[in-house]
Amino acid sequence: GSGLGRSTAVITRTRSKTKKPSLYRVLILNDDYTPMDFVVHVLERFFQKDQEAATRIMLHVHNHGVGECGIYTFEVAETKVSQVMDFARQHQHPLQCVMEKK
Ligand code: TYC
Repeated sequence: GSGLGRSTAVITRTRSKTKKPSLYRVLILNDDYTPMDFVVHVLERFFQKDQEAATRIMLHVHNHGVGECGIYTFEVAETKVSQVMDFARQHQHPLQCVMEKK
């Protein structure tokens, strides 16, 4: 900088790369008790799926044990998981929803 004494000049460098947020996959897990129509409703309500897509995902989870609801940034994924877990608990269903880093 200006004036006497030690230099206070600052060198900044423009980043060539812009940081992309980490993405997380939100998954639902199969169980023996949660009704199929409840899972379809969850997928429509919290993951903006139409009835056809929601039914397809629900049946995939029913047949394979796990399935993808969507891919979101950390905070959005965390919120979806909490909302689904709270909703399932309120209705006394054991439905589990988890997130994993992509
Ligand atoms: N397996 C459940 C049943 O037969 C249906 C189900 C599907 C439950 C998907 C959970 O994530 C799930 N009623």
